[in-house]
Amino acid sequence: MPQKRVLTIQDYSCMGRCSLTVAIPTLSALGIETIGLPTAVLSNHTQFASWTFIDLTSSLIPSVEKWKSYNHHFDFLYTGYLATNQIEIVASILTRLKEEGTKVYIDPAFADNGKMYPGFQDEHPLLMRKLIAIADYVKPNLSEACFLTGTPIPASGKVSKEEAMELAKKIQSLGAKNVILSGLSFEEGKLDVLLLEEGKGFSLVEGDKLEGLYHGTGDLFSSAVVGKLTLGKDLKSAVEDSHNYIASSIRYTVEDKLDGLLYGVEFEKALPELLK
Ligand code: PXL
Repeated sequence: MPQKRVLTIQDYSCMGRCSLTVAIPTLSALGIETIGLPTAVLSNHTQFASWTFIDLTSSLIPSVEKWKSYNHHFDFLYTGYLATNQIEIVASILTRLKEEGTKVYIDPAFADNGKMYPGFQDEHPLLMRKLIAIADYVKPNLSEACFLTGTPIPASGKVSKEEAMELAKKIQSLGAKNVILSGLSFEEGKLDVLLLEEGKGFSLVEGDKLEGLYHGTGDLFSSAVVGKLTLGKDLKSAVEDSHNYIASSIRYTVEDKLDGLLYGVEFEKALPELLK
């Protein structure tokens, strides 16, 4: 079978395990050729107190022009954290590179715990809708889904199953074929992912909620889901496998007493489990 090829567009945060530094190893380990297009290089992600930053916006289109001239076909186009001014450029890149058989996966990656990440402008969620309109798969967490649909964020950080279904339907009506709504907890001690699939409707993937806050787990989750989908798994199994991968990565992090809020999770130790 010819090797599959994924293009992922997000930042390269050297330290703190997120974005390209989790996407490339996860997808590569699954045997997929992974082309990472960095949108910026940061010393570390923006949950640290400070960071250095080199903007690479001007290099995005020239790279794509080169690839077009080589006639490369991508099986998946996968985007993550983007600066507000990069969203429209990335939308044009996706439109240019999407061919027959190419799937588009959008992780909005702009908010968590009820707040947008530092540095994003107010119009970010509205612009992000442009990417969602061309998505085969979109994976907002609860905060992102609320921002994207103009829904007030519940102070408890929780919604009921019915409210989550409503949110997923609203996201789908923005144009995405399949919705993966993460960061839900319908029952104490549980972490749920709600799926809304074109032609199939709703399903739920449940896992155990592990104590603590960990950075980059959304990026890691999306990378694993894209990998499994690229290899031909159905969405529900892809999400189940990815859920287990994150849970194992967190367990290793807790065992080693690492500060997962800054340094992310020890996914490297869990990779062999993802390959099974
Ligand atoms: O994991 C999301 C993310 C990605 N990249 C950078 C970030 C964050 C979240 O804060 O700061 C640079």
